[in-house]
Amino acid sequence: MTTGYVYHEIFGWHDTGTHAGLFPSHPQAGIQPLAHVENADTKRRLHELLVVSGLMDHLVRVRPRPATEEEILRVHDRAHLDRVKAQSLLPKGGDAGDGLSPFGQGGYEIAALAAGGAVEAVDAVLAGRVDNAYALVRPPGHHAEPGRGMGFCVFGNVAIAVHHALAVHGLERVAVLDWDVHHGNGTQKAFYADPRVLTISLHQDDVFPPHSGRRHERGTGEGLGTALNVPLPAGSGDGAYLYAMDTVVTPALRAFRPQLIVVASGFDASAMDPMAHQMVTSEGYRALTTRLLDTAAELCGGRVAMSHEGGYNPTYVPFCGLAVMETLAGVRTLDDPFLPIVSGFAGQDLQPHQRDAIDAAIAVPARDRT
Ligand code: 9RB
Ligand code: ZN
Repeated sequence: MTTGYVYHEIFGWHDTGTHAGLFPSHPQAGIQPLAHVENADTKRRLHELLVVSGLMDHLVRVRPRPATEEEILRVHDRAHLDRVKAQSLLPKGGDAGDGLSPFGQGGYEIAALAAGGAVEAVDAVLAGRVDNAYALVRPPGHHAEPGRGMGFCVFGNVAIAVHHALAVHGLERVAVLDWDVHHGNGTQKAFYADPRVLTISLHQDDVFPPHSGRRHERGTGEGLGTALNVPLPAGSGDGAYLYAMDTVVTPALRAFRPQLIVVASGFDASAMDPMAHQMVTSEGYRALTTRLLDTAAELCGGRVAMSHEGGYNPTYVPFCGLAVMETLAGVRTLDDPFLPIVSGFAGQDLQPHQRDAIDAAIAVPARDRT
């Protein structure tokens, strides 16, 4: 397998500032400054593990380039683009729209490079230069909505890349699988009425955005049935994720027959993540990737492009990302030293209430499909 890999050191320079994780520091309120939870560490350490493990020697580097205004405007409105651009000129930068998505001076150029990185990953796959690809980009993108950034996301990297596949490569059907632990609301919104794009989101039920990603959100108009949400109970591990893959995701992909599958790949459903409460192991991510590649081989010549989203444990994210990229490339390198611990956590197997939640996602009654 030839696997493309997009990365640029400047992704680590996207400056989310000093926060107490999520909140701006506020000494009088007892909020002591620390790093913002969406800082460079997890992604930079993943990149470095790819090098140190030797996997990088098996990957084909794909250079990111900035997304053009035309590409960004396929997803976002002019007001959002201009606001980010204007605030990016300020010495202290600004916020992409919801007060939770800070960026530093020059943040526009880095966010455009992240979106363009996802575009280049899709391009490399569709042009046949590689079999599949992974774009390790920052800032993330799946929460960004047409009119504003959200949840650490500035531009919708995956949505912009999917639009590129439709507009430039002339694809008629593209599927997005979002396995970040949070709902992929931005990507869903970009294609909610669009029958050409199936968006599937596996996420912990009601974490972020609040009240988003419910089972009855199924698309609208021509796009009715082309949004699919699988909210999973807190505590879901490898068993639940693989059951969801086998009973919901794979059948939905088979029914839709995509010509390309794009993955919004967050690792915040891992057993070690500080921002959510799922229990997926690196072997879980490896197995999800294996299943997805098998389905892609059956449906679309194996064409899969992934773009990085969340994941906040700096010691564990690298091993999850390594497992995914090893699987894309068909190579094994280092073992995950955490695996004996996390795979031994009680409840990794599918639990009855998790099965019920996943089965309910399949069986959304027709009357709720609006
Ligand atoms: C705050 C709120 C959050 C919580 C989680 C994320 C995760 C993003 C991600 C982003 C923002 C709310 C601080 C709501 O990893 N996506 O993949 N913010 N949560 N209200 N307030 C005050
Ligand atoms: Zn997330």
